[in-house]
Amino acid sequence: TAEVALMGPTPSLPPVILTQDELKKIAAYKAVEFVQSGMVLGLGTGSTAKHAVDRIGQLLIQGKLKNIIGIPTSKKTHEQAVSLGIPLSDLDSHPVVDLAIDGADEVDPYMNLVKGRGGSLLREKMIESACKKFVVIVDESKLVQHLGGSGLAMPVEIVPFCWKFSAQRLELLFKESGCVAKLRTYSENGEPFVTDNGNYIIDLYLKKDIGDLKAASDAILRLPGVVEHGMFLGMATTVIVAGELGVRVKSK
Ligand code: ABF
Repeated sequence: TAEVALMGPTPSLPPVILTQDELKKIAAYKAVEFVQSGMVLGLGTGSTAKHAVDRIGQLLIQGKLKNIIGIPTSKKTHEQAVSLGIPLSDLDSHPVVDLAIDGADEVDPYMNLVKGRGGSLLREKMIESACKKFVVIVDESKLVQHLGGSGLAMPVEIVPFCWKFSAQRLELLFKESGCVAKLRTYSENGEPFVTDNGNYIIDLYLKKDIGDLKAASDAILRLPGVVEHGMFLGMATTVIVAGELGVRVKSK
């Protein structure tokens, strides 16, 4: 991998403290520089990707980008793209995507990702696995040494049928890592969170490193009832990280 620091602090100026949202926007705008007219684009979901989709809409209106076709990774992004006038399609009509830009919840030093805390992991994985280039945009708070080691959720999308059974099987699978599996619910009413695909999400909380990520991924996918999980292994081709010291672009 090659890593390039693109923007450093200016020594003569007092340091400017940027908010997390400003950092997300910087990463998103940098990613949109990879977009060229005529591309089929995977449009990501979440507060970071939202900035990228806004920027694409803006460039289309300004005539600086032309003939873009967007493939949204969630219903929410679909709505946003429609409101911006971005022409849309889907994988059935466009099975090859030139470039996708999306956020992530965790990024490890090998550019493996945890995604899905926003709930859109299945469509994201389908679209991003069909991409020639997948640019991940994050602020530096998302960088981790080991996926799932931050004590935050590792999401798994499952069918609603007998979800407790699936949750137990997932918990057992990672017993050695002190796994606790919880059904994701809406905070307002405690009802199960339902994905865009009508499924549920089980969040895995791990006390210890999950170990071999590929083995963990295979084991999860072997469980009947599981639809997909939020580990995106070896999929990102570029990661753009915005932090107080500037923007870093790391590519495969
Ligand atoms: C999506 O948005 C998800 O895969 C991930 O869960 C989330 C990241 O959200 P944010 O950019 O708001 O931190 O990309």
